[in-house]
Amino acid sequence: MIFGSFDPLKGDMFQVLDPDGKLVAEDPGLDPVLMKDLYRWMLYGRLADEKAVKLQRQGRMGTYAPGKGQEASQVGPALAMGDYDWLFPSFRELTTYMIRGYPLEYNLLYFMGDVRSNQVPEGTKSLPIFVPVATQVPIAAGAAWALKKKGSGSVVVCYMGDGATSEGDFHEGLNFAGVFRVPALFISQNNQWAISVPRKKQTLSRTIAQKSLSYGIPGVLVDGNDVLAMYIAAREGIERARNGEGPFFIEAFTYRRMMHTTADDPGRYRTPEEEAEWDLKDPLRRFRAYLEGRGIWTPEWQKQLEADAEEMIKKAVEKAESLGPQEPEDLFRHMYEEMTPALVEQLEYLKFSLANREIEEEADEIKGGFP
Ligand SMILES: Cc1ncc(C[n+]2csc(CCOP(=O)(O)OP(=O)(O)O)c2C)c(N)n1
Ligand SMILES: [Mg+2]
Repeated sequence: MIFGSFDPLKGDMFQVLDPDGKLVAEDPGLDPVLMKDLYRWMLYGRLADEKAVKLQRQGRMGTYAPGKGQEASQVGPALAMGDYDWLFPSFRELTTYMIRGYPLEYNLLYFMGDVRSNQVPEGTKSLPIFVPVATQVPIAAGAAWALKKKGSGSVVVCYMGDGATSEGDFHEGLNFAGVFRVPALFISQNNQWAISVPRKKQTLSRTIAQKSLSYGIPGVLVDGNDVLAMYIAAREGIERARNGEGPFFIEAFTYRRMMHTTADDPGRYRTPEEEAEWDLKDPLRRFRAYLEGRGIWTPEWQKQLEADAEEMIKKAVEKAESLGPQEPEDLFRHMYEEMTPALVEQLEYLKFSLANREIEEEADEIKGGFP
């Protein structure tokens, strides 16, 4: 039991595996089938993420927010969720969306700037990507409250970054979640950076996990690069919430291995030494070493997984790229059942601009380069 054993005010951190993949806590005794799934999804996520960065570099995607290094914080909780639990994501949880049934092609489409990516397939209990930082937190708290009132037995799992915990929405959302004792697990992936602002400059709180205590919500600091620790902590938080014991909070201590988005250059604000230090704590390498020691991981299995991932990713890219152009109306259609006058006006303006853009481009060509 994690609850009550790790004091976030003291910086106690729950960990099962050390960076070399050695057990530093009691063996959790998980089913090898589950452990294989934990590894498989981390690898799929890593490879899909790498492909998305390549697509952006090839000009086939607008911009992308890579999740490399954060796979354990995403896969552990996703596999601890039940079929009827709801995911409220942020914008860097590619691996979690894949596990929860939000198709990879939609994720790719999102970053290709296609509004159709926001269609959540029928029956999938996941919200689309939230880019405005922390706005998902009060909505998740409200949704969890509604699920509680309905007596549904479902739990909400809501992700956010470290920077998100400096936003008003975070505090309002957590306050209501605490007051109404909603069935929710909040996970802050502390990847040490909010764009170029380091964690230490964002808040004077010793840990992010301790912020939840102000709202009467138990918080635990977990090694976010340790998939076993993340799975067990999330499972406990979800079980507590499902049993009516109220919300739970996890700070997943991890690292953003890549740039904030493909439009960013971290070389301007952090050192290669820092990056190399976190490379040694990589979640995939650590879990693979553990599984190898247990005789579960083999080079043949790795090859098979890589081949399966390649096939899956290839299909998703083909689907995303074969959809054809989107209609400008799609940008305006789905916010309200009936468009507001302001939206109607904006749509008219967009259509007018698009119609005239071709004329303007032709005029520019005729001018032959004169400004
Ligand atoms: C309300 C709001 N303010 C500013 C931004 C611009 N912005 C996008 S991501 C980001 C930093 C978020 O940091 P963090 O919460 O740590 O998440 P991470 O990007 O590290 O996953 C900012 C400031 C935004 N999207 N929304
Ligand atoms: Mg961050």
